[in-house]
Amino acid sequence: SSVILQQPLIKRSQQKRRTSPANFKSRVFILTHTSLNYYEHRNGKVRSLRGFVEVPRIKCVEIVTTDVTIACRNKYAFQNFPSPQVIHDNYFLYIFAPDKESRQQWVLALKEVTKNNHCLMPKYHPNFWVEGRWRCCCQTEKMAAGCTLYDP
Ligand code: 4IP
Ligand code: ZN
Repeated sequence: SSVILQQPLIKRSQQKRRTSPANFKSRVFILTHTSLNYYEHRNGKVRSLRGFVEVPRIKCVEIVTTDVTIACRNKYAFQNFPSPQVIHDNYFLYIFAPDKESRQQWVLALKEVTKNNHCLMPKYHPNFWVEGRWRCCCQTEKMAAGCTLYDP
């Protein structure tokens, strides 16, 4: 499948396990019509696949609108911008673009490839899950229904 977009971006760990660290990693993201893959960059050249999301499983792609200061801002100068938000399965993959233009490109490209997905969510949370509640609607259940209409 041909490459639609490719760029190094920063991602937050998806915290698949209760004991997972909440850390941030720079990864080369590659979007094709079938999947969103992320790779580790080594020596500017060698890449190893660290993770992927199959396009048909993506439920929502939106920017995060937030006033929350991201913990890694000192390490990565650009990533305190709001990020595209990719919700798939029950994990939240938060990706941080270096600037608004890049974020817009990714969100539009991801919306385009996912627009016919059967699993799209009617509503989503536009802000982060912080300290046990959704910053947008204050709901305290992580899987609580979204509070904002999703426009695919
Ligand atoms: C890892 O932390 C990395 O952040 C992983 O990201 C992440 O996997 C892991 O989260 C997290 O535990 P350490 O490198 O300190 O072990 P990457 O795969 O980009 O290296 P995700 O799932 O976010 O890809 P868990 O929740 O999968 O364990
Ligand atoms: Zn909400």
